[in-house]
Amino acid sequence: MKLPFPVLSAQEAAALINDGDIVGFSGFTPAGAAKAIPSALATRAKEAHDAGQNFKIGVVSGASTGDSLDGRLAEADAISFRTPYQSNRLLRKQINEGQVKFVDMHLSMLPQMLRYGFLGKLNWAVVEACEVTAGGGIVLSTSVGASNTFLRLADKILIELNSAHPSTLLGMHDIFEPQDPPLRSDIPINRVYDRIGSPICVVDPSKIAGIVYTNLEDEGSPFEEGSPSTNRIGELAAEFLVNEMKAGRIPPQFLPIQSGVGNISNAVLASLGKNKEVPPFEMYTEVLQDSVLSLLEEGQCTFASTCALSLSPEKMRHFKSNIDLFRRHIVMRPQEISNHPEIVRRLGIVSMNTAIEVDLGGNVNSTHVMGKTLMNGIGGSGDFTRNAYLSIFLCPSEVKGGKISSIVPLASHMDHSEHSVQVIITEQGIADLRGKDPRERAQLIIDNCAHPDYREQLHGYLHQVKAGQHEPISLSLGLAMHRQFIRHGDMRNINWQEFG
Ligand code: 0RQ
Repeated sequence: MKLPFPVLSAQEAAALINDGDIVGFSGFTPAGAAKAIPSALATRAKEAHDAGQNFKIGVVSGASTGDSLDGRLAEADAISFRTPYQSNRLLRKQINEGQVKFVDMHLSMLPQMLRYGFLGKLNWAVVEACEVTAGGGIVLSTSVGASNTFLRLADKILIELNSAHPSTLLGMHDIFEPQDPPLRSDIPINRVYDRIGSPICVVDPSKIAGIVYTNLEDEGSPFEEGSPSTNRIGELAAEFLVNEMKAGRIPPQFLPIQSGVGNISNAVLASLGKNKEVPPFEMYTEVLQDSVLSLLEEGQCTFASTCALSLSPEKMRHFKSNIDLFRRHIVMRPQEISNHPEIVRRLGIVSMNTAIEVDLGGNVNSTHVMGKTLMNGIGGSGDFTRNAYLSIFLCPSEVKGGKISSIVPLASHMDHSEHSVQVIITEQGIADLRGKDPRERAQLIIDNCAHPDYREQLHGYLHQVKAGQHEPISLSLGLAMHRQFIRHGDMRNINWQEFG
């Protein structure tokens, strides 16, 4: 059926967007990210810059995106403002050099921040779809992200209708947007598999400025094979959860799992699948990675609620060939719902996220290397951690060939406080911080999680701290290991007197 909307080339669509506009792009990881229009916008920006004109836009998306979006726009120096999360090397550099303004935000809060008007006016929604109807019905593709909110709030809409995504994705999305206070009521999800909304987004058709037909795969990359260290972290996490179940602190039917992005998370889920004592479980999470697809097929994971299908190209092909099977076991929700604190608390989620560094109090830095340099952003880790039944952080005990310890006296930036963080796991072991006071926490973290090369040094720090303080913190020495790294390129063999 012919649609009553202008059919545009990506270049014609990009020409409609003006310098200074704020654009809400679909995409939560490379899954479902707009591709053709942002690439064309990058070309347009380069041409404008070559002609001595200004051209930059504010980029809002669900989370990180693919190379055609953050990558191309960063290359073209076309981004003035970015939120809420990114993971692109060049964009990261531009943010860290102060060329791009970046607001790091809890992902669940982005849609309401836009609705409340806290982030200004959204001029455009540029959204990838696998189907569009004449009446303004839009079937999203491999993620929901914040697209439903972008579509409703933006002045104008451009759609990338992507035939690389099958229209049989219809039925996998559950679109629900809460009302704003003081009219908000409960979000009626009581089970991981509950559906509370519509399978499609419906927009005012008069806002659709055009459709760009594309045939482009998501730009996900293959996963690395797990290293001995990531595999060990995965095994320890699975063993810990089994022991919690045996101790009666996790019910025999288990609790829903949330797991972050990256290789460690992928390895943890694979270990949960391999551990014969872990019963079949559900996931209530924001990204569904390769390992979960296998677990769903094996019946080890019975249902997954997610915001995005963040799969490698190979697994995405597998997903598409078996879509009828997966449709029965997967629902894709907006990030406002997949990460909503109310639901995380109600369902009793076990959250597992990766840390950059953990301090002796149990405070976690997920975002800034040496407190200064942004890595990716807080993403959804805070949405889940603060409200989880059991919150777990995972990381290798040391990085950069041992020159940096992930266990430090004082975190150089704090994303998750000691009040929200319950368990730390490195390849060395597990620190269960529940019910422990600050000095007990510090001892446990050093003895169970720090790399042996750093244990004596970290105990040395504790010896420098006066007795009779509630928190074992030295204001003068807390960041000495970071300062030593900046001076000498290695955190090891510190002389505490040098920094006193
Ligand atoms: O550096 O890229 O130069 O090799 O950080 O670390 O080990 O590859 O692990 O990809 O899982 O990323 C916390 C960044 C971990 C990620 C973080 C260096 C390390 C490497 C990456 P290289 P790895 P991962 C759901 C939940 C916050 C958001 C979140 C993240 C690079 O998991 O962004 O949890 N989390 N979202 O060498 C210096 C340290 C370091 C360090 C690691 N202490 N000092 N460098 N690195 N620790 C997802 C969403 O929200 C969508």
